[in-house]
Amino acid sequence: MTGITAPKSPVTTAEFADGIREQLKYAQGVTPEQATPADVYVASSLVVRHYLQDAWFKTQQDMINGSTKAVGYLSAEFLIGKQLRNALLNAGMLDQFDEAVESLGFKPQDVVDAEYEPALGNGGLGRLAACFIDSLASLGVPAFGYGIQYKYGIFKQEFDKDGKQVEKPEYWQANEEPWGHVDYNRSQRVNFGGKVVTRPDGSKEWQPEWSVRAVPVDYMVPGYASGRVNTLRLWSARSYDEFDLATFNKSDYLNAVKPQVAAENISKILYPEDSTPQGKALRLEQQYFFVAASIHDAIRVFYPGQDKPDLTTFPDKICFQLNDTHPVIGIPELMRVLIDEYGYTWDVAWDITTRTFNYTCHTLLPEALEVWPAELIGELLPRHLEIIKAINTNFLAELATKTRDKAKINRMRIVTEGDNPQVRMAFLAVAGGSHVNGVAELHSELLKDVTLRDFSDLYGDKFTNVTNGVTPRRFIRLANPRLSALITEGLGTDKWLSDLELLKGLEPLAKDDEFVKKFAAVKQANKVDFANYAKREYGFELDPNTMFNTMVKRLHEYKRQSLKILALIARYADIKSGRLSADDVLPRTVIFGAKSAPGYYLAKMTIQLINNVARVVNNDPDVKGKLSVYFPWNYNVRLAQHLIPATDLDEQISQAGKEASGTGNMKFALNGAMTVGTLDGANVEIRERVGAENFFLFGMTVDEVDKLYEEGYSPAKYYEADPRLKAAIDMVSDGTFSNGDRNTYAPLVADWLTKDWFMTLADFTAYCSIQSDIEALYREPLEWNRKALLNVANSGYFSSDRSIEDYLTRIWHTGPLV
Ligand code: C3B
Repeated sequence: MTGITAPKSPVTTAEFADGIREQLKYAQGVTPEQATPADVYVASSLVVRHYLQDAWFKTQQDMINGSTKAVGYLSAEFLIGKQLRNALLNAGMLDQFDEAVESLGFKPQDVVDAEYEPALGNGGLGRLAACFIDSLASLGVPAFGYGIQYKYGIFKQEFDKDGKQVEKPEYWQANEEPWGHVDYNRSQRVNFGGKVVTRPDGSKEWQPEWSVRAVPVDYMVPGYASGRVNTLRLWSARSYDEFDLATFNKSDYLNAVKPQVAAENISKILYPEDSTPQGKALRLEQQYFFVAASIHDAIRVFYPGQDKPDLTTFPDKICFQLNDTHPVIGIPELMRVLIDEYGYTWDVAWDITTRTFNYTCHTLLPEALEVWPAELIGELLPRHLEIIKAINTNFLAELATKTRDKAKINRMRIVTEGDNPQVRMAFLAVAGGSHVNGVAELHSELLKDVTLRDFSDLYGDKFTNVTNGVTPRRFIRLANPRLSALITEGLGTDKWLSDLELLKGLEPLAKDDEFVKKFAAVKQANKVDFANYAKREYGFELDPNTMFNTMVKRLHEYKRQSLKILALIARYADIKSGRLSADDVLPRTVIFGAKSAPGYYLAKMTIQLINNVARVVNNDPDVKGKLSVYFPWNYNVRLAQHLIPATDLDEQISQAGKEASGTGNMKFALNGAMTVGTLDGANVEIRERVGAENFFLFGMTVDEVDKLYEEGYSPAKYYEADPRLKAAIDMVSDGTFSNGDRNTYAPLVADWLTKDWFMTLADFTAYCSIQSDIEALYREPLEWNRKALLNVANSGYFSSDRSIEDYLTRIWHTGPLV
C-alpha cells in the first residue's frame, strides 16, 4: 500500500478560473455571463483534462518504454459513475475547482449536478471494473480498461401508476460529454461472417463477409495522488462507408444503408440481463467486437510500426484479465491472430495465449456461465469455431493423460456433443488461461468444490481467490466528506485514502464516547442530507429521526428482496393488529433500490409489490411515524453515493451459496452501517473482520441449504408453521396491496408456496427474530454507533487497492511503473 497523502494541486485557483473562462470562450462559445452550470461543467472538465494531459502521455510512454508488464482489463461493463469530482479529487484540484467556480458566480454543487452519469453497466460486475481501474491507476500500475461505449446504457427505470417497472432508453450522451475523447485515427477493423479457406501452403485464411470499424473513445483514469493517468478505452462501432451503390441505384435507399445500420447497432445497447444472459447473436457480436479491437490495439501500442513483431514477448508486455465469460472469445481470437496473421505454429500460439489470459468468475448460478451454440459462433466467426474445436480436441487429449475417468473427461468438454453442440465459455476460459479466480473466499471455495470441480481436481494450481474491494476515494471521500474528515481527525492523517488498513487506528477510538458521539453526529447529518435529497429528487418525506434501513442491489430471486418485503408486511400487520404496542415499535424507514431485467417476470412483480406495500403503508394513519417504505426509482451510482452514507442498517440477505461476493456490503460497512446478513459471499469475510458481535447474522448456511434441498424442500410447511409468515403471504394474495384484486400477485404467491427455489420462507423466522436484537441495540445509540464505528475501523481490507495488490501478486505478476 502506498499510504500517500493528498496530492498537491498542479493548478492555482486563479489558473483554474482562467482555464474555465478560456474553455467557455473557445469550446462552449459563451461568455461567463451567458454560461449555465452545464457550460461550466463542460469547461471545468476540459480544464481538468488539460492538466492531466502530460501525466497521461508520460504514463503511456513509461509503459511502452519500460519493462513493467501492463494489465488489460477486458470487461463488457464499466459502471464508472460521474467523472468530474472523482478526477478533481484524484488530481488534487478539489479546492481550486470550488473556489474558481465560486469566483465566477456559480455554486460548485450546481456545476457538479450538471454531469450525467454514464450508465455503462448493470450492477456489481460493472462497478467492480470501475473500482479496479481506479485502484490500478492509484497504485501506479500501467493498465487499460477495455470495453464498449454503449450508446444506450442500462435502461432508465420508472414506475407507472400501478407501481410496475417501466424501462426507458438511457441516452446518456444527450448533452455534451467532455470526458470521452473519440480517437478516429486509432480505429480497428473488426470482421464477421464469411468463410475459411485453406491457402496453398496449408495455412488458413478467414475471408470475412462484413466488417465494422471500432473507434476508441478514451477516458482518462487518474490515479489518486500517484501522478499516473491510465486509459479506459471504450470501443464504439461505426460503419465503413461502404454504401451499396447497386441497391441505391435501384432507388432503394433504406436497403442500401442497411449494412451501415447493422454495423452501428453493435455498440448501441447494453444488455440489461444481470446474470442470466440471453444467447443473442448481437451479444456475441458485441463481445467479439470489443475483444478483437482491444487485442489489435494492444499489439499496436506495444509494437508500434512493426510489421513482424516478436509476439512471443506479448505476455511480458500485457496480460488480459477476462471479467467473467463475456470476453472469453478473446482466447480463440488471439490464437487466430498469432497463427493466421503472424504465422506462428499452434504450439507457440497456445503458449503465448495461455500465458496472456486469466479469468475471473463472478457467479455461482449455472445459468450465468455463458454457453454459445456452436452453430451461431460458426456463422459469425467461422475461423474461431475451428480453433475452439481444435482447442477442445487438444484439451480432451490432455485430459486423457491426466485421468482415466471417461465420464469426467466428458463433463469437461469445451464443445459439447450431440446434434446441437454448445461451446462452454467458462470451460474455454479455464483451459485457455493461467489462473482462475473467484471473488470472495467462500465463492472461490464453492467454485472449486461445485461449479468447476472437475477442473479444480485436475488443474488445482490454476485456482485462486481474490476477494473484491471498493475504491475508498469515491465511496468514502467523495460520498461521505463528513466521515472522511472525522477519520482524518481520528487518525491524524489522510493517508488512509491510499492505505485503507490504516482505518484500524480508529479501533481504540470506539472506546472514546466523545469520538463515538461525533461519529453518530456524522451519520445523523448524512441522514438529514439524504432526506433533503430524497425530497428534492423524488418528492419523498423521510424522517431522519427514524432508523434508515436500506436494501439496494439488482432485483433477483436469490438476493431475496422477497424476504425483506414479507418481513416488512408482517411488521405492518403486527402494528395494525396491536400485537406490537406503539411503544414497542422502533420507527423505521425502509428504502429499496433495484432494477429488474425487463423480461424477468417474478422480479418485476416483486418491484410492483414493494411499490404497493409502500403506497399502503405510507398512507395508513395506524402506522404513521412507525414504519414507512420508499423505493426511489432508477438506482444508480449517484444515488448510491447519497444513500450509503445515510444508512443505519443494510441488508445482505441472499440465500447462502448464491451471492458470489457482493460489494455493496463493503461500501455500507465502510460508511458505518450495521449489516444484517447471511453467511454468503463476502459477508463471511466482513463478519470475520469486524467481529461476530458487530454483525447481525441469521439464516441457513450453505451446508444447511444443501441438506434441505436434498431432503426435499417444501415451502408450504413453513407457511403453515409460522402464523406471521402465513398472515403476510395471505395479505399479498387477498388484495391488500392490489386494491382488492386477488390475481395481481397470484404467480408470486404460487411460487413462494410451491417452489421458493431460494428458500425465502425457510429463513423467514430467523430473519424476524434477529430484528429484536437489532432494535434493542438501536435503542442504545452510543452502543450502536460504537459497533458501527468498529465496522469502519475493521473494513480497510475491502479496499479495491488491496484486491489489486492481490491480483498483482497472485495472478498478474507485475507492479507499479518505476
Ligand atoms: C456480480 C455478483 O452477483 C456479485 O456477487 C459480485 O460482487 C459482483 O459481480 C462483482 O464480482 N455479478 C454481476 O454483477 N453480473 C454478473 N453477470 C455476474 C456477477
